[in-house]
Amino acid sequence: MVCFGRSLDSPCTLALLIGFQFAFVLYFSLGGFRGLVSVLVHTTEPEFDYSRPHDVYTNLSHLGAPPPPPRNSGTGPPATGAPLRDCQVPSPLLVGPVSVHLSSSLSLEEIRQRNPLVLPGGRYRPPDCESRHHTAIVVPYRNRQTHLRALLYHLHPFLQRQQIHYSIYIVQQWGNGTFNRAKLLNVGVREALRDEEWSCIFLHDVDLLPENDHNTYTCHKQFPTHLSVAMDKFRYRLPYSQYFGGVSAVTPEQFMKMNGFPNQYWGWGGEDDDIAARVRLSGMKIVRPPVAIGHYKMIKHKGDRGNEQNPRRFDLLKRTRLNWRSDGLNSLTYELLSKTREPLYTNLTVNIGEDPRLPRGKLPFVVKTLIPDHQRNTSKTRDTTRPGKKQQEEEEPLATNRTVARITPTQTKTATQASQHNKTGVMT
Ligand code: UD2
Ligand code: MN
Repeated sequence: MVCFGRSLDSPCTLALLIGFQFAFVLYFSLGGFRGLVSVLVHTTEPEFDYSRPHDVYTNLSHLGAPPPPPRNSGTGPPATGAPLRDCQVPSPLLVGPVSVHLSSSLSLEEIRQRNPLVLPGGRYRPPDCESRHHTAIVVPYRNRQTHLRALLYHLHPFLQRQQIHYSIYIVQQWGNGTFNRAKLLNVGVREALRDEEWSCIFLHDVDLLPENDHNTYTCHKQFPTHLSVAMDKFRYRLPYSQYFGGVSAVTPEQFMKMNGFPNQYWGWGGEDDDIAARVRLSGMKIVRPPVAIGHYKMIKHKGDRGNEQNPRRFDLLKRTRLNWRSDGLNSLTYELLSKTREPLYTNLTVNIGEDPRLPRGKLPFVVKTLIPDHQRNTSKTRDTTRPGKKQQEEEEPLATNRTVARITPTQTKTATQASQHNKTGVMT
């Protein structure tokens, strides 16, 4: 260094001091102040006091007015009345950490009563401002009713405080074949986008409950987002850098770019890493909220019958680079058995076929199909599996369109067979 060892009053030192002063002014004027403070006090992240969480229904009582007049189903302005002002960003209703109940003693009907502004299908729009965010929450699902109740109890007020226009889709795998999370997600995205021009799609495990409402359920414009970065299960740390499991989000464009998700992962594991690899292979990267915000609690559970570890997952992962362009959204086949607007969610019951490698003659086990509260004690059910029915249903008034598909073994059909019949709802 040229000035090393010179006395303080030397011209070189003076020049250095002036230089430092100039650099400081520049640094502060460029917004480096916060960075400097965070280095000095060792806070690179926002801080939240998770020991004093708010009730998840906080700040919603003033929205408890009667439901707004009907609005058009699209993402545009309301059909009637004066246009609403845009919602503020960030939402003034946010409170930060919220308490989480890992089980809900309330029935679905009681949860509905606590969320009077949620419309059939689990849809919501802020009543007093026009939301900038249009988010579909897609949940892969089978036989987890207590988890679903806990999720609905928690997520509805959580999202309403974020002033998001949203809808919750439960994509229920029909039958007792091996579970396929990623394929159900593909179906959910496809079907949700038939309903509305969602600008953001969340892929959400049924057993994960967000703990901080600053973790907004919106998308990054350019890149897929991973939101469950800090789970109690992993001691509130990211388990590994490419981790993409739990809760993540994509825009429709990002989803197309990566050819959706893989269809070939039957059983537990690997599909989330495959999705993370697709993000990279399609020229994108994963973005995340700060660890201090991305807190989640996972409802403890055992492994599910029909979702045993997938022994092929390591082999499949080795071939993602070769397969991602041909296996995904462009090769998706399924049969939509029913689509119903329940009070707190839209239910999609879907036949996604069976693992082609599964040995024949496996003993079946009983899978509980979601039956809404109001239908539990009544025998009135409708078979929505016959061709031509779906079209008719979608044109019926949806608030009363609560049906449940009763499937008999004779109706069993692989998705491939179904696609040969070219039924409505089958993607080929
Ligand atoms: C991890 C990941 C999950 C996924 C999975 C491997 C976390 C927090 N989550 O979850 O995203 O990558 O590993 O496949 O790391 N499900 C049902 N019924 C079933 C089976 C699964 O509804 O019978 C759904 C449900 O939404 C559940 C999700 O699939 O949350 C993931 O299955 P899991 O909870 O059994 O797997 P887990 O907790 O190891
Ligand atoms: Mn889980």
